[in-house]
Amino acid sequence: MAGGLGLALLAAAPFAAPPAQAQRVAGSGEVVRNASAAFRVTTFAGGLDHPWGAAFLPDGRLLVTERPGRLRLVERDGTVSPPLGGVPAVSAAGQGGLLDIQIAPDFATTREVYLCQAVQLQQGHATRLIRARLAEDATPRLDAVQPLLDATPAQSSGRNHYGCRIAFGTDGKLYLSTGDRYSDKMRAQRLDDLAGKVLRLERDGRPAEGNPFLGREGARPEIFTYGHRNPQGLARNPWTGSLWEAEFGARGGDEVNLLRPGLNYGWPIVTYGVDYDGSKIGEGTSRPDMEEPLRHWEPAVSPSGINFYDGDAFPAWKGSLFLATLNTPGLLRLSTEGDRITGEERLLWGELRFRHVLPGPDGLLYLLTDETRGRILRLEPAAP
Ligand SMILES: [Ca+2]
Repeated sequence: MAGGLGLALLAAAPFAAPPAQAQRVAGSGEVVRNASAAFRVTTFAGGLDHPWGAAFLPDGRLLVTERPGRLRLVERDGTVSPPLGGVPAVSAAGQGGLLDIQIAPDFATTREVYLCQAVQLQQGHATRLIRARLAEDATPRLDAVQPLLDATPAQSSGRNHYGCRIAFGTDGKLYLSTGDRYSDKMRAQRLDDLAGKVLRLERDGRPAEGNPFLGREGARPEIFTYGHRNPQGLARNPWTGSLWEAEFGARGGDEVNLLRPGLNYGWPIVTYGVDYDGSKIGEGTSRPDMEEPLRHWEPAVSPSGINFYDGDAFPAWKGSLFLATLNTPGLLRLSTEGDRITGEERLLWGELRFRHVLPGPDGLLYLLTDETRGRILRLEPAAP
């Protein structure tokens, strides 16, 4: 009897209704319906080991980094190139490796790209910014590779919290986020230290003209904002021109911040999170001389890459800030008005760890999965 019943269930299984709980997104074209939009999830590209940063070229191809130290070009049909030559050595351990990439605003004429990575120096490890040229006279490769800046002091303990996102402002300056490097939280508060900061630089790596701490004794002139823990999200709001940042808290206390020059964003003196062992960090949640986040999350969502959506394929998403989240894995959509957050929607929640999210020139949304066999998923509009 029991055996017969088992066989019947087995036979019926392929036609059974899906379980009520969230199913793993396969990326095979399945349609997902949310309150704001219905979309199809397809796999655009695969075979990527922990893809971390990505930037579209003017012709629609995509440059993508892999954390272990490789850079690849993805064709418009999703074909992934072999690793490009000329990529400098990285320190690929812990959270370190080859991390973000951005193309210069004038890439079409200069072919300049900017990369952020973890590097081993004599005294330890640090976040490093690099400039290079994408050469395509023969096989695509990087040449004229030039280290521009190391977020010193280097630190010998630990390989975590490098930050490492790059964004260009409407002012043409380059903004770089750096993490606090984990072991000594107070690095984020020290103005003679480049850890736990957002830096504002000229395109050759020098401190940018007009920086808030230029000429102040004991302060690094590259600093734009400070008091950040591990900022892996940095994006320019295309409508207001302001710069938005996302950072991981400890246990809870993940933040989205609106960056203004010279301000202190609080870590580790004020935070809405607690330490991993449950103990209190710093003085509390706020202080008048420190900036409040625009939004914070408890429990943690672990936001990594962020970008504003300015495409036309999803009219309901225009003006939204998307955050790729690791834990809870998924995608957050924050609707915005000017420099305010007006709502939040959770997409693909509990499904996959996403390292980064960016809109394509086609208006579709591209997601980098944080996996050894990592992929680039694409969200395409579906009939509601
Ligand atoms: Ca803060």
